[in-house]
Amino acid sequence: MEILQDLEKRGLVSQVTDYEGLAKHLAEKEVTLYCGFDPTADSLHIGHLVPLTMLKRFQKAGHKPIALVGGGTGMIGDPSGRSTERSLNTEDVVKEYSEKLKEQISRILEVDKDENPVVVRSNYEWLGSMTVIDFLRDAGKHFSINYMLAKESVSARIEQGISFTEFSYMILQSLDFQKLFELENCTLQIGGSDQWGNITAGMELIRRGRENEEEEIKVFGLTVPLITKADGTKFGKSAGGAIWLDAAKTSPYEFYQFWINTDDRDVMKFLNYFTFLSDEELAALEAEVQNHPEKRVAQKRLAEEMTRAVHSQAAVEQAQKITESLFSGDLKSLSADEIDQGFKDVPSFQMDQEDVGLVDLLVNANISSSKRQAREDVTNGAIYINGERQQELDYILSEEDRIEGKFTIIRRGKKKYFLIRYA
Ligand code: 485
Repeated sequence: MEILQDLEKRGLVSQVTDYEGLAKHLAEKEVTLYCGFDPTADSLHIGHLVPLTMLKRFQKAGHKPIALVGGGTGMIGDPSGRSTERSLNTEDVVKEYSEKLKEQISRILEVDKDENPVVVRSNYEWLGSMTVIDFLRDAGKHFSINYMLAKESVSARIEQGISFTEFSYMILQSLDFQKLFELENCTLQIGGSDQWGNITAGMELIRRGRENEEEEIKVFGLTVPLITKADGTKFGKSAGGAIWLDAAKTSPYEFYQFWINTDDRDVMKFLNYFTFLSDEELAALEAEVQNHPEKRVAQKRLAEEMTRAVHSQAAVEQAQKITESLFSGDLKSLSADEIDQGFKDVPSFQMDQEDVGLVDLLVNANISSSKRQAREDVTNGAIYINGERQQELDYILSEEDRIEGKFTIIRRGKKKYFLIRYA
């Protein structure tokens, strides 16, 4: 199927500058396209996944995608979609973040493994060495203030105020499109719907720069929709904040759980947006959602696909193992690392590596409300140490109860978990 039709069918197209023209352009030749990612943090988050996988979709369809990291633009700050001015990061921080994003993008797009990989580069290459005189003469002259003020990213900020720095951002992003057009014959820029103004500004700059040229050129812009959820809450946030693509910031287990918890009303949309499953597989999963929603087959598949794509097959298996152990209460087989991931949200209590009586521990760690309550809990059989019931009132917790010397898991009643961490 034509790539554009496929994207449309998946609900991935928000706006296109010239749909028919682009469809024709993509049918005629191998098209170089790009999407930019600014290094505003040390990791991308799941909000970046749709445009990121879009690059892969174009690559699979035989086109040439470029992932552009904003080593230069990240020094300035895009006002698009933001109501307040950003605080500037230092040059060192932006450099460090850029490197991290480059690595992350390369890993997720499997740049080394692919024969014709997605190219990853940074706009610092050209923006870093541009002089202010060149900027004002060569780029600035093509932008009227009126045009810039009319852009949503600027007009939305007139009340609040906007610095000249952020006001100028669209020119930098425009320079990127122009540069990639010149260097790589890049004729399509994609991004989220908040990027429409910047993308069209770039197209305008490319046209202006070629006013005296004979040959007519075609450049295009395409945006992907903002992801919405059926319950109206913001996509991509958990109780703990953003869902990051870096395993050190959001553990693979937490990442897996995020997708598992997808609402039945959203799951097909997300499978379409984020995965590469075929029409047949999607139809089969849709039937499952209809006929056996309680089995959550579609959610499990989504969680597997996403955890594998962003982390690894091993991470999928580990997340499943943790999920299974927590569900069954059988914690014996979990490693300290798995416990760390699986019990991130349970109350925890820090202790020295000393032997301690069970009743004292229950009181000190606020698991039982008093000594009397603690004794009752133990004799009633409500207390489990690392998944095993303990009914001895004078039980002493020792070395053996510390998993890899780091944790003891206490359960009170059916499913109240507490984590003891050892210093
Ligand atoms: O030449 C470019 C230089 C930088 C950028 C794009 C082209 C980055 C862009 N200005 C931006 O801020 N993008 C956001 C980011 O980096 O986090 C998000 C967008 C989102 C989607 C995503 O990047 O808010 O809609 O485009 C990839």
